[in-house]
Amino acid sequence: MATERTYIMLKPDCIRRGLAGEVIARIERKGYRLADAKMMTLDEPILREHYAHLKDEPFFPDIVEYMTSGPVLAMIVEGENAIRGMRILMGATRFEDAEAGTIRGDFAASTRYNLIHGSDSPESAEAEIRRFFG
Ligand code: DAT
Ligand code: MG
Repeated sequence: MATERTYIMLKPDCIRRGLAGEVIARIERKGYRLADAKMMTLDEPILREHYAHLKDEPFFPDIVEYMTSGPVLAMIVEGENAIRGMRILMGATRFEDAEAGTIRGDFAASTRYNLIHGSDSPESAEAEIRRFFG
């Protein structure tokens, strides 16, 4: 186990629905710390980088439309094994697969509007923290 930093982003529907406090409380109750946080409004170029692995998917324009539809809360979350641990706390990408007790399992009824982003590996955590926090 190692102390890790991961990039977590509360997506526009999470902010719009007033669920930011609930989600942050879950992250903190787990034992992770907020190392940094800021509200941001994203544009298409940063999303083309951030979601480069999805750029050829038919739903890519929908992701861009959604992710630019309102502010997000960008965060650096820190703790023991935080990268994998946050993925577990978040739940599966597909809302049908996200188990009850996870953030997506409890609050998301759509794969696109799935509330939260979390880095999926040490390499992506480092790149995403640099992308969003410089
Ligand atoms: P995750 O957000 O769990 O890391 P991902 O990186 O594969 O998942 O995809 C990024 C986002 O793109 C995901 O949170 C929601 C959207 N997305 C992924 N697959 C999708 C699909 N089949 N239909 C609609 N949106 C999708
Ligand atoms: Mg991902």
